[in-house]
Amino acid sequence: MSEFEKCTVDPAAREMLVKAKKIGFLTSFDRAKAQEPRCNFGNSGICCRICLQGPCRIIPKKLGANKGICGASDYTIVARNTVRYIAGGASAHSDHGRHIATAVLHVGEGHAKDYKITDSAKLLKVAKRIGLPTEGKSINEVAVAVASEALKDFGRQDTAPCTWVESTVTEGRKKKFKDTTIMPSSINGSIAELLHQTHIGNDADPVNIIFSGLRVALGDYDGMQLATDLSDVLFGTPTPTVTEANLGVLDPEMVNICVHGHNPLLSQVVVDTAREMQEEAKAAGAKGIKLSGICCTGNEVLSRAGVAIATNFATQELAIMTGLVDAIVVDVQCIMPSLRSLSECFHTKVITTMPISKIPGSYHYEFDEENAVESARAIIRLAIETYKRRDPEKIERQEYKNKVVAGFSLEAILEIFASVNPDNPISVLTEAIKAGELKGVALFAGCNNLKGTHNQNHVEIAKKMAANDVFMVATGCAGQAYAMSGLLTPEAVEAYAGPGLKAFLNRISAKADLKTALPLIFHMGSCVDNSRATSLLTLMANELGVDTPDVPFVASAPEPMSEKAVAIGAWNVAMGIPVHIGVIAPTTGSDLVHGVVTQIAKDVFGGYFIMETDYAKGTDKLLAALEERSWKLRIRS
Ligand code: XCC
Repeated sequence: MSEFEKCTVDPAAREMLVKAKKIGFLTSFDRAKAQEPRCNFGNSGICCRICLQGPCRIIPKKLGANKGICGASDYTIVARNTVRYIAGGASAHSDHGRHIATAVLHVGEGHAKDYKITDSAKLLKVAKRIGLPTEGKSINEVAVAVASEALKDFGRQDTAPCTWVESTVTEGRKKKFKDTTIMPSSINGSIAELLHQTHIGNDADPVNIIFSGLRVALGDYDGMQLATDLSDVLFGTPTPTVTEANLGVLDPEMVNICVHGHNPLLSQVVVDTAREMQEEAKAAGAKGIKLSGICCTGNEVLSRAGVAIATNFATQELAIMTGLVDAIVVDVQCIMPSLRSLSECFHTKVITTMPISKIPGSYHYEFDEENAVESARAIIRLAIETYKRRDPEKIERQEYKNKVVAGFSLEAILEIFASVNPDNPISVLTEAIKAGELKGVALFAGCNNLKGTHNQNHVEIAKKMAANDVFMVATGCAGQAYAMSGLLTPEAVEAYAGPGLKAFLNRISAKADLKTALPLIFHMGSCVDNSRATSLLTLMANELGVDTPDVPFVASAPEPMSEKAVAIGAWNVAMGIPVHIGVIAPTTGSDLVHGVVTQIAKDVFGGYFIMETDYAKGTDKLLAALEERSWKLRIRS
């Protein structure tokens, strides 16, 4: 196996790594190697850096060193470190949600003139779901009311539950969250309280700390649900769309602009504005403007506007390495600072746009919500100018790209199921499970993690689940891994689906009025759109007449990396879902905490973490979890 085959299963990325080596640029893959061997204290979660006396590293068998200076035990330290990841993730997701909610409020109030309420039907549906009156009110009035309600979830001072949790989960989960005291009242309040709770000299009880971590994780869920709802309201609810993915989408004859990050507030406007500026690109000698996406802002504009995917998290540098990217426009989260130093070797402009996410040496064009189109125009003009300075000597065109069928919001999935059963669309899925045609549902989410081979876990686990008749949905960089590898296609159904899954998808494809047959995996959007997958789970539970822990539904983050992935994993566990992660989390330093998250959690919530780096073994464990649940379901019915 060549050195690059060990790095990634993606053929385009392998070729670009050869080029990186040739020009002497150290990529994320080189830097990951340079970090080995990892510190065992950090790796197992027993390095405490919470106060300035530290770091305290726990050495279990050394008297005195078996506790921190303050006397904190391994279990306290591991629990604190774990939940602080969740706090970081929840802050990121919910701040994104708050940004979107504020934009909806401003639209409703009559400013933010470059935005509009695109999906008023969804706005009315959300208003109804959260119990707001709509009769006799204008769309703008409803928008103000819904956005104000969303913003209340961030700072409520009483004990009422967060609205977007309360209004989207099963009755059983509501009771469970209240009984275990993890129902959040305020996203920001629960995060602040958790940081206080885990301050030096505060809570030493690992179970109490973990429960507070779960409360924050549900705050993360709340922020994601409202971010999805309100993004749909602003920009439209995704419908099936056909596009392409991988570095071959970068077109030598076009001005190439990559949008990267998470927040659609700018990227969607860049996409819309670029469509009106094709003539300016032509005047500069290009055939037009080609947009492509990286990470979740890419998933947002893929889902709503059919924008191509360039690549996913671990390989973001390699897009620039093609010499074809004229501008890479970033907003927030998952943006490698190394993009800027790499861009020095090429003509590419890295353009940061958010006040909380700047990279020294890059271009900062602060995004102005009040003048969003003007902001987008300035950015696109800079890209067109930069295109003129492209160096033909440095171009390495990539041929690799795959067709992609994406855009599966829950609404879109239900509409497709309705072609088989218009009265009760969700039963199309649950009946197939009850009949044994499908083994259940798997959600694939999360990032790339260079502790393993890029995209390998994503792809191999999904292929094996497909062969075992599992209906699959995906979000985030997992969804992009499938897009890059050709798994979001009808051809992949023929190649990889087992007989049950194939029959199920083909039966629906034949009935549904779609431009193309259904793909092997349904791409549901960005990471905040994991909310869509949970709404699918909730519908399934209600249809089956059980609570979520009894639904044959599993989740996997085959290559998780970010704090956000920890938060998502944690609330999926609280929802009652077996959650596989393809890395060993830093919880092994405390048998107690590791046991709580991998076993005891099941007794309390029905969900638990499965930590397994080997993709074949990980798949077997997920299949066993599905098998157990669908067997119980069949016995019950
Ligand atoms: Fe980031 Fe969402 Fe992870 Fe990808 S999947 S590396 S968080 S972009 Ni969310």
